[in-house]
Amino acid sequence: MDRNLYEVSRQFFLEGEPVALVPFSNGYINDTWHLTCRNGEGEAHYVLQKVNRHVFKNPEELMENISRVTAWLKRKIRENGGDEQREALNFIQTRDGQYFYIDADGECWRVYVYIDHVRCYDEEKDPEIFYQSAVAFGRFQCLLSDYPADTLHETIPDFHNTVDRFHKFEAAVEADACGRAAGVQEEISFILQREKLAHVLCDLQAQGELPLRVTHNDTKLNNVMIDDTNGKAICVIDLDTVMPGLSVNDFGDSIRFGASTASEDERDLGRVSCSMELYEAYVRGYLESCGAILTEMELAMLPMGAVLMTFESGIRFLTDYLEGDHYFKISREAHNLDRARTQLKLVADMEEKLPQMRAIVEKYSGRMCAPLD
Ligand code: GN1
Ligand code: MG
Repeated sequence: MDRNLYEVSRQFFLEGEPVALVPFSNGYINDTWHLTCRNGEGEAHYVLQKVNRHVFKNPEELMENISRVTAWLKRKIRENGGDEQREALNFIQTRDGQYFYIDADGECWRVYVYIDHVRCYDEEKDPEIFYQSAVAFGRFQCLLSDYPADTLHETIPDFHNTVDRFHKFEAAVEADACGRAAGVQEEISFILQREKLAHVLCDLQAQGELPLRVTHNDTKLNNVMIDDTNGKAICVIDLDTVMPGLSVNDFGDSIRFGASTASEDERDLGRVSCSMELYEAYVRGYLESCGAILTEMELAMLPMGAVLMTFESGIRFLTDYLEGDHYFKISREAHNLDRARTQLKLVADMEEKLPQMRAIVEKYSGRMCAPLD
């Protein structure tokens, strides 16, 4: 076992001696390991994570958000007769009574209890699994609907401020730091032509038409744990970006990732589209679990949230490609460009399917959805 990782693990109150660490998860930001500890009677399992300090500048605030929100969720889960050990994340304290440890190099570490007999799905295109993820994110939204959103820290300022993302993209095109802009003119024009789109939700939020809620902000299918034994969603993970935000963005981020017929970095764009079958499965699960707390305007803007979050992701991936891939981890050349292309392909496809997407929300909510313009 790597000595540094061993030393880091020993800073936390673990049941037993750390004996094995295996890297897992395919997140683009943090590094994650499955940590096994041996004690007299058997083994205890944990998840060890190194938090990306370039992305999350303030670990104190980050972990304060997470511990407040998980404490709130656990109380509600308990009150509803659930199992807080499995349905919420259980973070382990350090010997100093903190939920994170900063090592000599300034790296930030944390540990939570590994949940047995669950799995996260990445590439699965099964409507039932996607439906389950919708139930989990809807439940998460519902349990936090009376949490005072403005008391949480903004762990990444302007995270889903699409207008700000758009301006940063324009600046990246202008600077063209790596000389890559000439090769992606088509993608750049696609984005620039849609400046108006970037404003839709930001404007509604500024006008007070959409409520600020506690949102997850990274609602990918692989951020839900599904029980292996009964196929039910158990717990929402990756709480780093839990902060004040818009429910429609959470809905939209799930759709852009999970309702796509291909993976986020698929090179064959012919395989990329937004599946209406998967979309419908998600709408059904989401509205079953949190439809009752959403306002008329939120319901009306759900399909737009899908277009916008996909557009924003396309902007972010292309910005990172133009700036030299310093934000998202990559594992091949032009990886961020491939990711950007799938997102833009999805935006074009969703723009055509908006009437269907609205009709599906109307079917499950019984209320009308707003048109694009
Ligand atoms: C990042 O690391 P991961 O995969 O959980 C990113 C999300 C993006 C996503 C794209 C903090 O999430 O916003 O949507 O990649 N997280 C952050 O797959 O930027
Ligand atoms: Mg994440």
